[in-house]
Amino acid sequence: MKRILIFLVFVVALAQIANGNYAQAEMYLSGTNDFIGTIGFNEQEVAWGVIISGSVNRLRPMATLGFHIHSLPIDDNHNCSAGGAHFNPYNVSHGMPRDSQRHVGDLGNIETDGNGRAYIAMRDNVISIGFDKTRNVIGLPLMIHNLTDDGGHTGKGESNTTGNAGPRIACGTIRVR
Ligand SMILES: *[C@@H]1O[C@H](CO)[C@@H](O)[C@H](O)[C@H]1NC(C)=O
Ligand SMILES: *[C@@H]1O[C@H](CO)[C@@H](O)[C@H](O)[C@H]1NC(C)=O
Ligand SMILES: *[C@@H]1O[C@H](CO)[C@@H](O)[C@H](O)[C@H]1NC(C)=O
Ligand SMILES: *[C@@H]1O[C@H](CO)[C@@H](O)[C@H](O)[C@H]1NC(C)=O
Ligand SMILES: [Cu+2]
Repeated sequence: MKRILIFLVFVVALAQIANGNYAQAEMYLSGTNDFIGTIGFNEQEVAWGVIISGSVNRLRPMATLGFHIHSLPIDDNHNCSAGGAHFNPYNVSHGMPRDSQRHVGDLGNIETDGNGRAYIAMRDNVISIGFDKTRNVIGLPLMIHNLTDDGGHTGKGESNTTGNAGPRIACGTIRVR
């Protein structure tokens, strides 16, 4: 009996793993084939949100850099400029990840160390990689900017649309894995 129970728990756990969604973005410096790292996306349960993790290097050292999902597909030349505006299916103002109003693609900033490497480990409750159709980011480009996203509330420049995050230095398409 006990053995059967353990077996059942195992099967249920396995089924849940199989039901999860996985994706990844291979990141490149804009307009080049210079690979800088892979960022993974893991969505197991609607309520858990999406776990975003990985690392990228060859960025500006000791910097806080805007990190978003944009709205148009990019091609194999990794021309980040072609990625369109922030992914914003609800047509609202730009914000920080935990603001009540934000673009779906607003993931805030990442921080690089002295060697220009950023380790990413975040959980986001707004994007989806499959469970929600409107907020689905599969096929869209993950973008790293050269400047800090100001969060959308400064009233300066393009704060409420881009966060004044500056040029796009790296990007990669989020693909199902
Ligand atoms: C990159 O994309 C932008 C925006 O679509 C375009 O204006 C530019 O010409 C593209 N650059 C290259 C090198 O294709
Ligand atoms: C988005 O909202 C702005 C006002 O904030 C409006 O001018 C614009 O037409 C809207 N766009 C769409 C596609 O609904
Ligand atoms: C951003 O702010 C400007 C100036 O205050 C305003 O005209 C514009 O409608 C705002 N855009 C959004 C998307 O909220
Ligand atoms: C990125 O920002 C740094 C520091 O502000 C600047 O020196 C550099 O020229 C910028 N690079 C690009 C591609 O904009
Ligand atoms: Cu961006």
